[in-house]
Amino acid sequence: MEKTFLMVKPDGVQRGLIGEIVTRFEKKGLKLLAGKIMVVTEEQAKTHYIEHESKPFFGSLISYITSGPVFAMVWEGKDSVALTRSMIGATKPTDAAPGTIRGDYAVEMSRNLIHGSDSVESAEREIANMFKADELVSYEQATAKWLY
Ligand code: FUP
Repeated sequence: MEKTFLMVKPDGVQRGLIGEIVTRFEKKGLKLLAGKIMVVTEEQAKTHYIEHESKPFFGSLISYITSGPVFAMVWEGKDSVALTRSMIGATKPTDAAPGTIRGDYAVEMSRNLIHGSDSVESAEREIANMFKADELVSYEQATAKWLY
């Protein structure tokens, strides 16, 4: 089953949106394997955003993501990477459709509330950067396999 890494960013934590965001993925039918409030270290932040290393906004991105606690999560389910990306919405809040998390709650691109992995490979790398293997709990849910 496909895993993805999602993270409520510091602005989402400060605004009290952890519960709202978690609820959306639960209701969709994905399974929460791990979740913790944590402060991302400079090293973890640089690893997480390595693809943006040469961009002009890299410095401010690192300061923002390390500026306060985040809520880091691992979710599992069929097509979980693509499903959660579409539920999160476009990076730029003005492009994010209403009904998506960013479309409903975000105004600024540099404070767009939530991160979601963009591929299965990124998810593996991002999970390993933020979680130890034994922090992920696999379990059966008392629901039918076809129930999403
Ligand atoms: P996303 O996958 O939608 O989170 O977006 P990206 O990986 O492209 O960007 C990561 C973060 O960098 C975004 F959440 C916001 C920030 N960013 C900027 O601040 N300016 C930009 O021009 C692009 C991204």
